[in-house]
Amino acid sequence: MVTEPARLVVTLQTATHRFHRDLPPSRVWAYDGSLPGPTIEVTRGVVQCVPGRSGGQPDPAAAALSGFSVVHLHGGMTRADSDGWAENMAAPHQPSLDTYPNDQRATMLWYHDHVMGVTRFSVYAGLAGLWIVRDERERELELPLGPPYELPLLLTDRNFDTNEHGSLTGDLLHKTDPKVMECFGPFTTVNGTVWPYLDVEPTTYRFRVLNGSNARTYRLVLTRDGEPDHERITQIGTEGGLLPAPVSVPAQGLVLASAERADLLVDFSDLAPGTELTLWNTATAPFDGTFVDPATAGRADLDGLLPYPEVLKIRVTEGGRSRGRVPRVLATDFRRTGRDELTGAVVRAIALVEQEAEVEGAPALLTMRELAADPAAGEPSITLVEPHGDAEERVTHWRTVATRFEDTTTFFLTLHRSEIWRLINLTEDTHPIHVHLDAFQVLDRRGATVEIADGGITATGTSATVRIGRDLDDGIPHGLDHNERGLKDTVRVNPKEVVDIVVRFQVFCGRYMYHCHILEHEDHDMMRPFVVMPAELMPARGLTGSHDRPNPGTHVGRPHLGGRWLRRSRRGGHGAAPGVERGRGTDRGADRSPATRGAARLDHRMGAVLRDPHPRRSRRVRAQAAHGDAGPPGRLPTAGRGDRR
Ligand SMILES: [Cu+2]
Repeated sequence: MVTEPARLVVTLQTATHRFHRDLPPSRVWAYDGSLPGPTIEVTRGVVQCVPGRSGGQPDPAAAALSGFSVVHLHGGMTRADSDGWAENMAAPHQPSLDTYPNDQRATMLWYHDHVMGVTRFSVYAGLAGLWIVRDERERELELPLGPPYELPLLLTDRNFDTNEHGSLTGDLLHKTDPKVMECFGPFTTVNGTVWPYLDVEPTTYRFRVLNGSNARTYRLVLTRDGEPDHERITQIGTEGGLLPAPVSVPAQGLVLASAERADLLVDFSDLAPGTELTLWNTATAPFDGTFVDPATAGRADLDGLLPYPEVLKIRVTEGGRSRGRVPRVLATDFRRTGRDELTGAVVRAIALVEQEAEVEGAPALLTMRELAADPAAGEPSITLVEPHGDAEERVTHWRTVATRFEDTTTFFLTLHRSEIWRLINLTEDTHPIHVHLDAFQVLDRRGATVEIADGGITATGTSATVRIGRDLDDGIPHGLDHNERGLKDTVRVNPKEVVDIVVRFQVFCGRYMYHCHILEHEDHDMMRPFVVMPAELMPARGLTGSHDRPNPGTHVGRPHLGGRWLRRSRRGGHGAAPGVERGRGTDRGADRSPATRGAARLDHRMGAVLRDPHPRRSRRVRAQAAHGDAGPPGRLPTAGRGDRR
């Protein structure tokens, strides 16, 4: 726990890590060589400087891991120069220094690599760790703090290579099959262990759950004796910290897309020693938001790329029996903003768009398109039709003004001023959209019918009609779950859906990013910049604080049909693992691209080169990480599934 201004040195190291007792060790690339990285626990407002050292010699067998890196504290209210702008990377052997004020509500953040174009590989190789901010309010509520009753659960899916005999080698495998964009690993890991056990006493635990997967969405269902058993779970917080009041788990289970988090109290006090519970994933991949009956928990689905639905087994042991209090009032510093309070706010629209190949057999493209109102006559546009009052409709037309990361910046926001960002999904998958800097409020989620005109999606333009419906019957429960009504930093936008969020930046100005948190999408341009400016300086840029662009005459969005786009298929295979391969044997050569296997071999001596002016504090944080195989503090699930005692 860091309680005074501190300097913590974290180095990027290769190490070996055993994901399961029965697996050979895997090479990983991790913060301080530990997977997950050290769990860093700080007190609100206590500044922390983290010098890091990246790099070393790239491993020729893992060419995708170049040793370039930049760390992002996800959910952190961080000055722009320490926020991990994807292009501000450190080359191998170069030091970096980031400062984190930690002046924000208590919550669980995470830090991970964000380097331009290859984040999917470096996070997959192990560059991720947890960062817990504590504050007074959280202490007042007498929630479990720290081990053994507070336990972070970092979920990731991973795949492993096989040797010529078909046995798992332990080498991490991220396939770059030309037909598959996302990585959906068949094996779920919790804190770096595949299918672990967790022993609990008959009392109340606090689980801090994070989906740290590249692309996979989890829909978590807890069962006992084969039946969903959600009564014992209460959700008290989300990405942005405590909810105003506790909520129960949604009817179909707890859905967490990449980067989403849940703060849960789980009461085991009524259970006899020896009782077993299982946490399952019921979400198939790619995830599209469709409702699934929680009674299906435990069912494998090969077509849905869910060969092994088990996440975690929980065993109740002997121990002091007690039931933790669930406070009726949690956060006292957050009140939802209603739409009526946002009259006159700037509305910015972003379309999530998949672009079909123009040439048969060529790859489809995936883009995030910034829109502006009032297209010229005949210009391709998105028409949004919303119900307005009882019988009327409101119609808005939007033209496309940016599609690629490097296109002209169009989002200039005024510090302290609320805006509505409207996320319109024209694709068939759910995209978790993450905004850097301040957490946001999800205003609403509305189902819609989407009609894309023939040839309506081009490299520069978008022609579609999106009609927000009142009674859609598409199997997707459009609408906000209770656990989405607090502060969030990542929001799921399902297919056929328009999600409005209220963003407001309250402390820092500068250039930041927002993006899809499916890392394979983020790496391929589903990421855009925005700039926060103080009101006084807006005129100096020729801006008024509305959604003006500095150069409105420039129509950005050039055709980029080159090789940088990744190919994508609706249903790709994911398995090198036995029993998982989906019969695309002819693709195996491409799958085994050495560029994507294993972790880079970096210079282990780097740790000795850096000097830490406060070695004792650093060691304390590292000691937490070293508490168990897998990193975070607490009674760690480190035993493999074969370890039944
Ligand atoms: Cu996406």
